[in-house]
Amino acid sequence: MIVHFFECRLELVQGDITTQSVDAIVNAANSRLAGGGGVDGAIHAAAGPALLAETDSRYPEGCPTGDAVATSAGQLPAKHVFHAVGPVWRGGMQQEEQQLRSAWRRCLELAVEHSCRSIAFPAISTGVYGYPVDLAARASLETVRDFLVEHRQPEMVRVVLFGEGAYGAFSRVLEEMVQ
Ligand code: AR6
Repeated sequence: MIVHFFECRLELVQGDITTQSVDAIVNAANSRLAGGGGVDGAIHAAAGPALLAETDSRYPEGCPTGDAVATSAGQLPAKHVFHAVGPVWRGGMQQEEQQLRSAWRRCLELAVEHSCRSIAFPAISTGVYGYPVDLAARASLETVRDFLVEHRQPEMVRVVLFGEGAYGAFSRVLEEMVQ
């Protein structure tokens, strides 16, 4: 599914984020930047050990929830990896939505700071961290829309959904948003 906000393009695709040829890909990391399972494991496996070496040396304190840090991309086709830390879902009253929106916004800011024309996101927090996918879709896609309307960049934002369920949830929310 593709929609435009001014001259910017927002795409939803089903697939694997590690194969995306974009300027930056976003990792759903943990606050220790220690690597892990899910999309984090897949990104580190595809990028090679350089990524962990770089997060260890540049960000020894890790990264707080709701924030993101940038590294190079090792052997991935992208130029940069933005390691974003989404919230663990604890029922919705612990500022999870605010933290999820902040993680997405920080990645979009990093994209602008690094002159990225294109960026690909996974559905941050919707795996191990347990954020309900329909609620995550709304908070995430509204954050992208608001950023693109305000800043008119990056040119292309792609959300790469790993399964049919996540793709369906994100497309339903996006359809509602553009009606
Ligand atoms: N491409 C795109 N999306 C993927 C891929 C992939 N290759 N693999 C999984 N997903 P998760 P979180 C989807 O658990 O919830 C890690 O251990 C997955 O289906 O990767 O933010 C970290 O180290 C789901 O929809 O991230 C943290 O400790 C989405 O990516 C913790 O998990 C996010 O699922 C972060 O948990």
